[in-house]
Amino acid sequence: MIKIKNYINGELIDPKNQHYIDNIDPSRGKVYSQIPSSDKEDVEIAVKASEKAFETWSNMPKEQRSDIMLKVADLIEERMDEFVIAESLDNGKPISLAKAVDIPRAVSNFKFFATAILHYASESHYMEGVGVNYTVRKPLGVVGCISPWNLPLYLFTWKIAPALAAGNCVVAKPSEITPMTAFLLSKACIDAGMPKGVLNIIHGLGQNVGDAITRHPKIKAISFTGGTQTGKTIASIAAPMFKKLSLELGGKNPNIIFADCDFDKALSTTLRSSFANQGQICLCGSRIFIERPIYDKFKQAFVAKVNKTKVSYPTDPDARLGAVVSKSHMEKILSYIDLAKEEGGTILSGGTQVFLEGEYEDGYYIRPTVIEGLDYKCRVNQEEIFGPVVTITPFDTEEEVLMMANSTQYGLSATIWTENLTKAHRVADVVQAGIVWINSWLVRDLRTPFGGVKASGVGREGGFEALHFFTEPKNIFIKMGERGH
Ligand code: TXE
Repeated sequence: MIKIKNYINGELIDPKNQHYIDNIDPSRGKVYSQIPSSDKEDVEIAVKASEKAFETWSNMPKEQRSDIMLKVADLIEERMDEFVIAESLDNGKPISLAKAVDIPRAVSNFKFFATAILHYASESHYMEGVGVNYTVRKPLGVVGCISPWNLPLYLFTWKIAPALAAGNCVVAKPSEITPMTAFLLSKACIDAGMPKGVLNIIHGLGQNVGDAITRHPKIKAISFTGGTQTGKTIASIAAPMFKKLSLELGGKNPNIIFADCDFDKALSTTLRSSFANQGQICLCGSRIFIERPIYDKFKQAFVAKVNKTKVSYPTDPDARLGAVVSKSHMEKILSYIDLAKEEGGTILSGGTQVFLEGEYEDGYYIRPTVIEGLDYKCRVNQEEIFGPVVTITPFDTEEEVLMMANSTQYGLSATIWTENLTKAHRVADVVQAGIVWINSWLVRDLRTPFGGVKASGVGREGGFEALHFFTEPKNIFIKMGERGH
């Protein structure tokens, strides 16, 4: 059985306490590897290694840092199949998705920030006849990156790459539920010649490793993606220590479909925005609002498509949905389906676990589920389910749909479908979200600010926003001499 190792000070090593935990393949419901159950002792060693490496890494010409990061990207690309298989096995997602989205995006993250740093410039503010301000941006030192299980390598590298490019050293923790591609990344970093201690990857539980990273006084910033509750815990520890914090948390995103939309495009994209990655993407549109004149037509066409969507084991080339990530997560999702019935909802499609045969009989599969008839204020419409479950709700006016769309504690993303340009801009302007897609979904430009408002988080990732986060500005003013002197 594969035994994953920590990557500390350039080496693959066991946790100090020698404790391991089981790693489960969700498509079969079986243990298939072991991961270190590290603790604060391992974090301590990693922080010391990082501090030592910082001097060299932060002073290295950025072109050289960039070259090493590009080498890492090249190695992931060369080992694409190995990464794709590992991601799909660890997470339960269809192999086609890991191949089309997850791993290529991890490569892009490294390439993007390795080259972005070459174009990153600081500001200067001239004061006529008085002097000049110039602002230098320096790396913070040792920073912590903590990531979740839904897009494992994609989100892990989304944090690590800008942190490293900006000249920081990193102590990082992938989710204990999906550690495998982070382990493969450690090997790629070693082979790419990443200097030892620059990146450290420590595996283990959130309450041990994540907590130790959050509390460590030498770690200057925490970049976290995960549940809102965990984000609150991290903020309560890190904020009083005056650490910089970037929190990308949950969502309950509205998908607003007006009667004047391009019906076919709205329909096919809504299928994806509802159920891609088994609905386990923070940007999935889990509340679908449909304008009354097309409500019945859309409902029928949508349910017909959902009924035809194949749930299967990840290596099945026809699988549109694979397994959800864990048994406990499957139980959580199913409990929300039960709650929907109690709250008066009608299940139009799905609503049950799927039992595959043979080696996959113990896997965690759920049919894509569509529910109607729920009040916008009920728990199913307010709480993040993070699974293949959507609700559909009719609306009559723009005011009404905005009131419902903005009624949750979250504000990550929103999708708007209309062919009326003025209406599209008007609604986008007031919908409470950090990211809005009009007549599209999940089109990503890595330069744009990424993050949410309200309980969906604090701060923005992406582009120069991420490089700003991972650097500290220092403004220096120099007075001009009097003219003629
Ligand atoms: O996430 P956690 P969980 C949502 C989704 C899901 C819920 C809970 O609704 O059902 O969160 O998922 C680490 N200190 N999202 O419990 O626990 C943990 O080890 C420091 C939305 O799996 O937040 C992992 O590496 N770290 C989301 C990471 O935090 C801690 C993606 C995320 O895990 C910690 C995932 C602690 N005390 C879940 N406790 C999104 N927005 O994309 C845990 N961790």
